[in-house]
Amino acid sequence: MTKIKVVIPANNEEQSIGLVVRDIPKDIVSEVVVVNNASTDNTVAVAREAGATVLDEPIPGYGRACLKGISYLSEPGKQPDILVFLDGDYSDYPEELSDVVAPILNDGVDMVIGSRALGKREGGSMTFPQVFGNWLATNLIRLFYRVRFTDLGPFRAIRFDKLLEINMVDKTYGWTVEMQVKAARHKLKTAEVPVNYKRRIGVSKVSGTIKGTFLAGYKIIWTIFKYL
Ligand SMILES: Nc1nc2c(ncn2[C@@H]2O[C@H](COP(=O)(O)OP(=O)(O)OP(=O)(O)O)[C@@H](O)[C@H]2O)c(=O)[nH]1
Ligand SMILES: [Mg+2]
Repeated sequence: MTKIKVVIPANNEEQSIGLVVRDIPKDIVSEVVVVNNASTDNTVAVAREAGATVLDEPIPGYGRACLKGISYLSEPGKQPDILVFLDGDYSDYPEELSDVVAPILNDGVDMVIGSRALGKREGGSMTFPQVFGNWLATNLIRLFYRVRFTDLGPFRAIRFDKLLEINMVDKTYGWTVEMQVKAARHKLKTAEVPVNYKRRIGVSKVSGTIKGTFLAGYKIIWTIFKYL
């Protein structure tokens, strides 16, 4: 059977992380790895209670947390066939994981982006700068890399061997876009599936803050040009 594992970066998500882990379809997922990223709340205990493997990454950074998960899963015997990324704030619907991995399982695709632009979004779940930023970034990628995406969403799946091949390095907000432009450069076969999106539980760290919005926007555009 195809081995599927999940990595969830989590920074102070005690209210939501248990729900996220609980809703992941356990019949197809063999390990859920929560990377606790500099939390000062009960994220670790709640994630553990929900049955996740919990790693600790004390330095903040979305990409850094994801890299920690990858390096743990690179250990002998731990490698999955497919790795799924998901946020810890319960904005995504973890039960849609089966839809997100389906193109890899059935159609020989290497990487799947769960697109919130193609799915249903609850009012207020994404800010205007976020919607606009994703539109701009995906259009720049289409223009310069000739690959069509509609979102830089956090819910995504990739074959683990391809993930290691593209050699991810971004330690912060450029993580999602780096994966997409590198997938284009390495000519991975990519696809999108619609995913739904709801308002997060708990406190926003990126798009709900002015600092996060600017830093993320800047880093995303910079990353698109960096790999040209
Ligand atoms: N911003 C940020 N998020 C982190 C970090 N480490 C882990 N995360 C997790 O990354 C996910 C995304 O962060 P969010 O605050 O939800 O960012 P967002 O989805 O752009 O914005 P909102 O959901 O509106 O807050 C959450 O699961 C965070 O807990 C970090 O250092 N910075
Ligand atoms: Mg969020």
